[in-house]
Amino acid sequence: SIIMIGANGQIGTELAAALRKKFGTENVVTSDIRQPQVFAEGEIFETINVLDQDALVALFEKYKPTQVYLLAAMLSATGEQYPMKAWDLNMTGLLNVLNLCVEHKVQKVFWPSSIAVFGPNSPKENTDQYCVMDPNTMYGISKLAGERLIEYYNGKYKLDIRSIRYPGIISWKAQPGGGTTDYAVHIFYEALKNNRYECFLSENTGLPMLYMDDAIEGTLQLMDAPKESLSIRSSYNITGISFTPKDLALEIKKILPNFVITYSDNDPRQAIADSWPSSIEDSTARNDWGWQPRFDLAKLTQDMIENLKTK
Ligand code: VAH
Repeated sequence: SIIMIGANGQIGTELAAALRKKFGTENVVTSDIRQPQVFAEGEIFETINVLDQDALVALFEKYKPTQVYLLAAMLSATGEQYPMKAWDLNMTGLLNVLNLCVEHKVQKVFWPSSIAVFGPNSPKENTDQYCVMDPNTMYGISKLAGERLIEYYNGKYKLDIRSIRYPGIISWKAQPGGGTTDYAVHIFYEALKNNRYECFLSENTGLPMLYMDDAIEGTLQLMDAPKESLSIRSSYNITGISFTPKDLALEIKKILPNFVITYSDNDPRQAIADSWPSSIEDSTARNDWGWQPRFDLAKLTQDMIENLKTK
């Protein structure tokens, strides 16, 4: 069976659905710290705190997983409000799962990293797979430490754990929680509800972003790639499109002409966004496992508005 830990978040919600479609609902066990509002007929869910080692041991013994997806984490903005909780959840949670995966000889493991591993002295444009990485958020520090750990577990214990440095992810099915890139999701909800949005990042804050459909397809592609083709055992750079709040607002106005964006100017998330690259270089992922995004800014804007209208 496949176990996903942290299945109720923005990525987990859709990755769980994709795994159920690919492997069969009866073969996917989802878990999170709280029950989801709804889950459909036949779906298996376990309420698990990734910091509760006894519960994790019982989960692995009950389901004998062949694959494990660890999505439980605290994101950048919330992590700056509760840095010790972020460190504990992101690092102890990862170590708990890594050790159980080794013990249970789990065949394949997935763990998400982030562009948050880059910092103020990393290259700002077309940031490489390898470069100076001086993250200055607890979330970014935990993701960089996590990358070092997964490469270590791959080398020392031959654990086949694979990872992607996700940019900001845009989706409509499940809301993001506590991120810095979340403005690019909130803006669509506000535009449709009030025809206006007060953006917590400045108009020229360029960030690398990715539409969820591309993120999910890329994740499954990485997990299906032959082990021998993977030259990176820390975490792969990938990106969809880079844009600023101004670019996104202009794109939304093409569909909602009365939409108005305003900018607040003292949000703590500005400093986090300013420490991250504005664009990412992802040729290694393209060469190693065929990474190829499909959604550009126009297409994702149309898709978000169409789907949120009905939602
Ligand atoms: C965040 N959405 O904003 C996450 C992600 C690259 C951004 O790590 O913290």
